[in-house]
Amino acid sequence: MYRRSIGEIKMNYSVKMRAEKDGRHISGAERIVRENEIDAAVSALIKRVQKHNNGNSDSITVKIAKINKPVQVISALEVVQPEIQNTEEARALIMSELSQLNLRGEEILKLFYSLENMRGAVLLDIKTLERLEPDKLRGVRVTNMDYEGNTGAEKNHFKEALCLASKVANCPYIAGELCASDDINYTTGYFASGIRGYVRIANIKKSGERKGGRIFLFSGKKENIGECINYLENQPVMVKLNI
Ligand code: WAQ
Ligand code: MG
Repeated sequence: MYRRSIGEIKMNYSVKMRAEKDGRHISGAERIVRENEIDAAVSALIKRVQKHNNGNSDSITVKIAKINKPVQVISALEVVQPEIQNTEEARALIMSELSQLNLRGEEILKLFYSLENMRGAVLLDIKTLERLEPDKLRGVRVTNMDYEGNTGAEKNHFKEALCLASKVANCPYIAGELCASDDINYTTGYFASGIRGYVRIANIKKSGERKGGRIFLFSGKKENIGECINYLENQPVMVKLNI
């Protein structure tokens, strides 16, 4: 199950923060820390949400929970960053990445560029192109991960994405992942896989677009779906960054 696991750590706590306004989620973040780091983690996460929302949230919820199993330690995917000047080149790069893995590029790209307003990712069967998420509006959400050296104080799109992508690629039932941010001004996305690493893709979308989303390309069998989702959602993972 854990192809790149390089160790495990014990006696950890999960610290999760989410902020809401008008009953809607507006931001969230999580850490995995030692007992003596809980205070600092909570305070950094709260500062982060205050800075991000300018005091605009109705509620901030912090949950601290003991993690009752070993945290898997994995290395981050290798990062590569080809020169990409515009969205056409980004599209061509994704097509070539997908076809190198014998994946159905046209159909996957069409779905990818139609995604918006999901909190989680599409889980797509690479053979049938069937969507496997139990809740198709929400998608599958990866949680219970952190990276070494995280302070939690600021949002770092790149490090958080590399952390998530490394956990996802570590699941043996995932052939690859495509991602574009839903942040209007964040136009860099990526294609990640255990084989190709983390391929950063500038200009994956145009600035000003709210659209964004993720697709996890599922290569397992039907009977592996539950185990795959359980791993993505529940297995605690600590990622050693290489950047
Ligand atoms: N699990 C699954 N899907 C998620 C999660 C999660 N934890 N978080 C977000 N998503 C989905 C959801 O559909 C969002 O709309 C979409 O991904 C984009 O999420 O190298 O900022 O948090 O610089 O906006 C890429 C960094 C940044 C590229 C990605 O994504 C780079 C980013 P966002
Ligand atoms: Mg976002």
